[in-house]
Amino acid sequence: MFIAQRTFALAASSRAAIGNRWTSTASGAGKYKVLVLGGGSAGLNVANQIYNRFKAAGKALNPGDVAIVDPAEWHHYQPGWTLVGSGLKKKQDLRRPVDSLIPPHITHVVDSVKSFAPESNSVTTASGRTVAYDTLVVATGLQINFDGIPGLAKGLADPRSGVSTIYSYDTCDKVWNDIDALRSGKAIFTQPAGIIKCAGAPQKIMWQAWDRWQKTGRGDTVKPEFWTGMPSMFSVKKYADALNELRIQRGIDAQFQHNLTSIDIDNHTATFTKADGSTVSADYSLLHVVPPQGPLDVMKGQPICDAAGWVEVDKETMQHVKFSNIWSLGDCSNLPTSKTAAAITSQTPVLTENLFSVVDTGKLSGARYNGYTSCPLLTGKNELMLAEFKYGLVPQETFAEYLGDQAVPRTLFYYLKKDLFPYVYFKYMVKGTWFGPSGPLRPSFPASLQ
Ligand code: FAD
Ligand code: UQ1
Repeated sequence: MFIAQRTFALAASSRAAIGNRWTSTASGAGKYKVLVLGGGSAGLNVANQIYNRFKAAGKALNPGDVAIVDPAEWHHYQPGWTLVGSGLKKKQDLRRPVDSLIPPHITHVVDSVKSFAPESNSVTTASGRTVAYDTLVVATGLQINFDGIPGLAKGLADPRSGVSTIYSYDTCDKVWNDIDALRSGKAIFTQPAGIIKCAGAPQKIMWQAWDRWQKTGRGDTVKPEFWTGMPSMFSVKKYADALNELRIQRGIDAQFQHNLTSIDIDNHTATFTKADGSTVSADYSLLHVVPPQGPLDVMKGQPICDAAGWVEVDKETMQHVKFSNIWSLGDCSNLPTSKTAAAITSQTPVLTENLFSVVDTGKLSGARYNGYTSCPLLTGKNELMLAEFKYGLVPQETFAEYLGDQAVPRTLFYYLKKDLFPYVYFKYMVKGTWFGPSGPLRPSFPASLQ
């Protein structure tokens, strides 16, 4: 299959060097050897790992050979927004200026990509630049569709609406304000149907709120409920069953396949659409909303994307299915796994190894991504269920051998999520030196399988 792909790419992409090995040595003047789009969790991690990989092979790239295109001023540790919503962290402590995270040997292009011309190995940007590359890595993330639910924007803007979400920097502290202030009434936590990043986060914040209300004597007056567009508590049966048991034990009602479709802010009413298309409304005192999510508007209809707008890559190598000098990972890709930073820790070394091998030898290496992803499910203060799984929704638990079944919430995991992960993220992951379940040790890969 790979040979067919490469033949196509060589035909389609005339500037791609023979076997995709680089022919030119010059970077600069709007041309880079490796152009990374997006300086988020995936973009920073992969740009650094690529630079480091060439250096380790004695083929160090020059300063300016690698560039990151990103228009944002701030880089956010998004997994921390759940901690902000739980009253455990200050949101200002979880962000850094993007520029401060890009090392001097990597060029920062402050602009946003607008269109792709894979046949001529270039992209155009919002400011009208054409930027050329030998190799392209796309890591532009996904889009949170706040406009997808009528009433949501108005509710988020109104400090007294009771409506909040952990899914943005601007609103994650409102979540804690609302949870802490609520004395009685119904608190509805929603999860949309379809793909979202960190699919466990909608219920993590509910468990944290539940714990807070229990511990402050509000267990009898505040009634939390989980309304989800999905058919179960979680995609992996093992964790779904454990979470459902916890929900029943804790007396929390749930509505499955109920997708939030509008909010009437003035009357404190949320309307949900059921699988059969009928609607049902519910009153709330507090409404925590997870907006629907999808590909960035700019990616829709681009030649490197599938019909929905996800970048179309091989699920094991992360090489583009049509253009062999294009790669993608993280939330913008069509990798059929749950979209998390944890997943990126396993995707990046595999992508890097294959990219390096293709440039160096014209062939893929033996490195393959098995779909590893993880969702640290906070189930209350001091407890966390560390869901870890791979393609096929099969559990792949890092600590089970030493600590036992990870469907059991544990205090150690809580501290991994609250303290260790934010620390290693800024100290190592954004610098390309953190490998998720392998910690700081870069996994070793078999040589080329071909
Ligand atoms: P992002 O980090 O979102 O980065 C995308 C980058 O692309 C941004 O910097 C953006 O400015 C840039 N960009 C956008 N458009 C363009 C353009 N046109 N041109 C150039 N650049 C562009 N993951 C976990 O592992 N564990 C968790 O517990 C967890 N909890 C989460 C809780 C919440 C509330 C949220 C929101 C996320 C959570 N995640 C968690 C998910 C994790 O944060 C994401 O999966 C991860 O950050 C995705 O990385 P990315 O680089 O693909 O996208
Ligand atoms: C991880 O590496 C990571 O990044 C720092 C997370 O935070 C975003 C995680 O949530 C998880 C689960 C991992 C994976 C690491 C281990 C040790 C299982």
